[in-house]
Amino acid sequence: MAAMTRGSSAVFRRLLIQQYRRRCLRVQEVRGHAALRSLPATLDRKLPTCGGSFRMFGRALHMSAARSGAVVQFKLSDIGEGITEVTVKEWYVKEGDKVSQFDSICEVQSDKASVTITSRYDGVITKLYYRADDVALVGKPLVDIETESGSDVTQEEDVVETPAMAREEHTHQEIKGLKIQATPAVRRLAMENNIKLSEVVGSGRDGRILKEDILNFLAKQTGAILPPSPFQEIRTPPPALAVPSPALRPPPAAPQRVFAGKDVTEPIKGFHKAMAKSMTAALSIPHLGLCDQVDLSRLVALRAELKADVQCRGVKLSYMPFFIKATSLCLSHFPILNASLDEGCQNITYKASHNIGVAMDTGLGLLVPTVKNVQLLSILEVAQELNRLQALGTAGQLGTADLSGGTFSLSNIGSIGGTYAKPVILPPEVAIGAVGKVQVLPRFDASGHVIRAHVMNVSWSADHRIVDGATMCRFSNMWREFLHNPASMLLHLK
Ligand code: CAO
Repeated sequence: MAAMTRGSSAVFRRLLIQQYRRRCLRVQEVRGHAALRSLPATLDRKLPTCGGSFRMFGRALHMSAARSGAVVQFKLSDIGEGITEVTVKEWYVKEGDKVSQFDSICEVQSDKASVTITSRYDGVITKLYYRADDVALVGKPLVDIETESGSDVTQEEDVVETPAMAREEHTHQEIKGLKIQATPAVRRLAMENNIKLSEVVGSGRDGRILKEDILNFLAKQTGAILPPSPFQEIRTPPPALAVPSPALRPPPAAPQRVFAGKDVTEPIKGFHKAMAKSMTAALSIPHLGLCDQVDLSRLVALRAELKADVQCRGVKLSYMPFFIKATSLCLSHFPILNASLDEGCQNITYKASHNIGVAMDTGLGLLVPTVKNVQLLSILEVAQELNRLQALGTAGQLGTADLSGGTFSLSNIGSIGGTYAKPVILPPEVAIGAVGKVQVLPRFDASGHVIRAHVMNVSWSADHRIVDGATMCRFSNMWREFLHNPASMLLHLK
C-alpha cells in the first residue's frame, strides 16, 4: 500500500514537473544582472508544440535553458479565461529567500480566480517585481531567481505529452475561487499526495491549512490512525464550527479601515471586480419586483423540534434548507424561473437541475456558491451541503465548481438583520429571492384574536422580458404556503 502510494506520488510529481514547464510561467534567461536584462525574447527558445491534451488548452509557452547560477526571469504567463492582469495578493517569498521546485512564490488573484504561482527551480529569489496588492500584467516579469548549480530543468527530453486528466487535476489544485492559505511545505505535501487543497478544511488561523490537516485528510482516505498531534491542545476550532449563536451574525468588532484627513482612490480588484462586472450586466435586465410576507410560526416550531436531532448528526439546521427546498419544489411548477435567456433574447433554456445559489457574506466579500441538484436532495442533505459551503466560505476555500452553475438564487439578508431587500438578478439566471429577518409580530388568528407570530418578508426579482408578474406572484404564493405549512412539503418530497 505504502509502496503504491509512493509510486503514484512519484508519477504525479513527474507529471507536475512537466506541467510546470509548460504552463505556469514564461521564463526568460538573464545571464548576469543589469547588463543583460535588456536582452529580451531573443533568448527564448520555442519548444515544439505537444499533441492533444496540451493543444486543447491552447497555450504556447516559450522557455530557455536555465544554467547553473544563471538568473531566470519569470514572466507571468497566460493563466487562461482571457485574464490579462491580476492582483498580487500575497508573497510567500522575499528577496534573498531560497526556494525549491514546487514552492509557492505568490498568490495572484484575477476577477475570476486565485492562482498560486509556484517555482520550477531550486535557487534564490533575487528580485520581486511587485509589492502585495500591485496589479501584475500577464506577459511581464514577476520574479528573478538565481538558479542553483544542477537545477537546469528545461532539457528538451523531459518534455513529453501529459494526459488531459492530470492537467485538470493540477489546475484544480491551483486555481480556486478563493485564496487558500497554506505554507509552501503544506502545499507540497498536498501535491505529493495528490490532494486538492480546495477539499481540505483548514484548522489554522483564518482557515489556514496545516500539515496536520493534510495528514488527517490522508488518514481519512486511507483509514490510517495518526498519532495525536503535539499541537492538538492549543489548536483553535475550525472556522466551520464558529457559528454565531444565538441567531444572527454578529457585527464586525471594529471598522477594518479608517479614512481620515484625505480621500483615497484605489482600483477595484479581485472578487469585487467580478461583482462590478456581473451587476453591471444585471442592469441591462428589466427587473420585475414582488414582495410578500410569510408567517413562519410553524416552521420556527418545527426547526426547534428537529434542530437537536440534526445537530447530533453533525449538521446545523437553519431556516435556509427549508427555503431552498421549497424553492426547488416551486421551480418544478414554474420552470420559466429556472431558465436562462440567450444574449439576443431569441431562445430560452429551461434548466433540468435546480442549482440554487446562496448569497454568502464571506471575509472576501459577497460570493454565491450553489447547492446543486436540490430537486434530488432531502432537506437534511441540503443542510449538509449548505454547511459544507459555509465552512469553505468561512475558510476562504470555495472553489470554482461550487461557485458556478447556479440556476436560481436566494439571499438571506435577514441573517445579518435586514428586513427588506431589492435583490438583483445574477445573469444568466432569470430570478432571485431575498428573505428578511424572522420577526415576532402581532397578527390576528382566524377568530380575530391577536396572536404572537413569526413573520418574515420575502422579495423577488425576475427578468420581466420572460417572466410576467402573475407568474412570479403564483410562484411566491406557492413558496409562502410551503413555508407557512411546512408539513405540506412532505407530500411533494420524493
Ligand atoms: N431570521 C432570523 N434568524 C435567522 C435568519 C433570518 N432570516 N437567517 C438566519 N437566522 C439564524 C439562523 O437560524 C441561525 O440561528 P441558530 O444559531 O439559532 O441556528 C443563525 O441565524 C445563523 O445562521 P447562519 O447565517 O449561519 O445560517 P443560514 O443558513 O441562515 O444562512 C447564509 C447562511 C450563507 C445565507 C448566511 O450566513 C449569509 O451569509 N447571509 C448573508 C447573505 C448576504 O450577504 N446577502 C446579501 C446579498 S446581496 O449583496
